[in-house]
Amino acid sequence: MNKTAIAVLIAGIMMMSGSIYAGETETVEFSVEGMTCGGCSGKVSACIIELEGIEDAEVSLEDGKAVVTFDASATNANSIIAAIEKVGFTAKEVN
Ligand SMILES: [Cu+2]
Repeated sequence: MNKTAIAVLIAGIMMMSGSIYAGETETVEFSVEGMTCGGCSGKVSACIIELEGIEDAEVSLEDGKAVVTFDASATNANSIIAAIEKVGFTAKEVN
């Protein structure tokens, strides 16, 4: 392989990894009120995961919290709050 071919290959790899990580990933913590059992936290977790661009959602019943990692170009904290409220709980962004 000559130098140009190697350069093209490297550029290609960089572009590919760029498309995976280009979306700005954001992790936001929410306080969730009203969860009283595993069914509640399961519901909260399920409604978050249904949204587009969610990469990870950790819902803690004990702490009354949800930590969500998402692609900021696909969704946002307000959409997540709206989804949680739609299934009957109150959510607030924690800073
Ligand atoms: Cu419950």
